[in-house]
Amino acid sequence: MELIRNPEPVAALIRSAETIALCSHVSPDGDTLGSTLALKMGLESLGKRVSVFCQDPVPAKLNMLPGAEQFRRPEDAAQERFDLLIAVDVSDQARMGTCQSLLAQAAQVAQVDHHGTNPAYAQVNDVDPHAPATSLLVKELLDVLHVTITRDIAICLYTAVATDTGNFAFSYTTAEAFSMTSELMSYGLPLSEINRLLFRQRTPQQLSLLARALNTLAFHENGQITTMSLSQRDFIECGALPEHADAVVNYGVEIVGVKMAMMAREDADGTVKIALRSIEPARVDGVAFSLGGGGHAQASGCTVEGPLDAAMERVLSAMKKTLSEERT
Ligand SMILES: [Mn+2]
Repeated sequence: MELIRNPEPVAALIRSAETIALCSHVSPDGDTLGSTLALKMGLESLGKRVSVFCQDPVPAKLNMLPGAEQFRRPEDAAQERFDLLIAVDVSDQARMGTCQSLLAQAAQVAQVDHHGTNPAYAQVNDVDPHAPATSLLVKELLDVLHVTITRDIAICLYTAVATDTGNFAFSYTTAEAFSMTSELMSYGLPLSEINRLLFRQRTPQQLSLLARALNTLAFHENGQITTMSLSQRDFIECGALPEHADAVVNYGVEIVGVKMAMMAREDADGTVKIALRSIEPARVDGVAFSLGGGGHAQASGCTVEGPLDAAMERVLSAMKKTLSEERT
């Protein structure tokens, strides 16, 4: 099935529904949570009874989203029935996680999404693979329904597009992303405050962890490759969570002259999570793939067996090989 924007049929389902369940994807990010909450508030303003569901808890950083505390677990709604279920930013049914149980509790199922790999799994699919965030489609849907955009809805829609576009820096950022943001400013969007919370504020634990990672920074191949690592001990002594290491690899690739960077994170089960980054035209997807992982050309990852030093050695030799092949 062709993936196209299709707000009208979704709007028609919404108009004829009284009880509506909205579902975010597993390991939720700013787009799925912001888009889901914006839609919830918009539909409630039309008099609908709306519940929001997610398998996993809201990450601490995104607790600032208006309504973030209202997410429910699907197992707590096992006896409930819904006229309509809408999956939001969920690229395939498996990404609903335990929320898949809601499919059997809903009379109709629709989805709003922007992933090109989406198999159009719902009865009604509003999917645009060229949209940089699902929130652009949610905004369009709210406009079709003549919903009045409030400051809280604006915060949710903005958080979604700002996080999915790397704060409007990724190559797939569109003019529409800016035009929606421009309109949201007129509804009182606190731009500077939201950007501070999303992109600049860190916890003390996160900063301690970053300091330790930077201490391990090593250069290879005449400064073209960098490596960093964090052991289980680092996480325990810093009181940090695994996700606090997520953006650390970027420090390694943002150094002048560097073409590839690796950040190795030892997990509690002894396995080592490898994050890889590169600067175009250098690629790291082949390195990740050769070690059982995957991802994009300039951002990929894999999980390898420990111990940490041996794992890093394996990945580094694959990186060196790729770099020498690219040179020839
Ligand atoms: Mn998204």
